[in-house]
Amino acid sequence: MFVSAHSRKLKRRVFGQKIFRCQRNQRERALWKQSYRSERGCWLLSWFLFGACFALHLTRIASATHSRKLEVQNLVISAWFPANVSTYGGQIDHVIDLIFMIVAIWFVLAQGTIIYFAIRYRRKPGVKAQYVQGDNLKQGAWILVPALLVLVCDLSIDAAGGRAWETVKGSLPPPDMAIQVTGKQFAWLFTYPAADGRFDTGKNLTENSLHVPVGRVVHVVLQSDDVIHDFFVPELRLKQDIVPGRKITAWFEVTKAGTYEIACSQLCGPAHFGMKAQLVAESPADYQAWLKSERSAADKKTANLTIATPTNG
Ligand SMILES: [Cu+2]
Repeated sequence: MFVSAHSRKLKRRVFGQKIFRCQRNQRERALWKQSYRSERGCWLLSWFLFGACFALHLTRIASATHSRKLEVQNLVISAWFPANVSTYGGQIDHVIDLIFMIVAIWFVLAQGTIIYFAIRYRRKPGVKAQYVQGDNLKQGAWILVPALLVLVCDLSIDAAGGRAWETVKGSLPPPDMAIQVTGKQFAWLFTYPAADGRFDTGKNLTENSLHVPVGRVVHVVLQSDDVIHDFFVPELRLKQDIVPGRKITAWFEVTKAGTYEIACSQLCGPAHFGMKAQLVAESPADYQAWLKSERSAADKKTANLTIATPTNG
């Protein structure tokens, strides 16, 4: 059969194009496999982390069931926190629990939908995938409805968070007493007012632990001698940065007597970890007795120092 030179050339070109297309398909398939593997890895990792957290939470629920009657508060994330002993701590726990519940529900919903769609619409012979642009209302609803629901969830978190913020940081209630707190590298100093309630008389009592009466509104006037510190009492749900050159007032009212740890939660230098102190909450009578004994001990010390100091002439 006669084949012209032109036809042979054409055949070679078509054959070359086929080889090129085949190579391109192989490259695309390899890239697709690579991205599929990395996506699957991320997906499995997120499920593993979620599963681990959930399992940990289940152990908490199981131990609560074992030790006493299971209560609703054991089911939420604030069950992991130290017991709240401030009047406003419950509000903060509520905000954290609300965020936890919303995120957990959305996580399960989103992952459940992905799994369902992956199985329901998996590759089948003879069925071609569709490219859906979402350009009509019915398709767009798949984006608009979840976006609207997320917005409602966000606003409910904002409302709960705003109320808690107003209580803790917004308008402070009138104080029953005020104490000056000074952060320094690496210790806390607590200065109690003199008998007339002033801090500048030179007769103020300075201690390494913070004593307060239960059921009283306490203002703490926070200041720093050197760098930024952070006054943190987990049981009070109180956390406030202290900035050099500023006096920042925070407040709390303790509801239960006990000894609680005060920490600095701002990395402030090499011995930051040692910047601990104690908050001792006691009954008003015990607090007054402690204050009286500390004041008389301080007065005696000052008198002894005055006697021991040699006078001129
Ligand atoms: Cu510090």
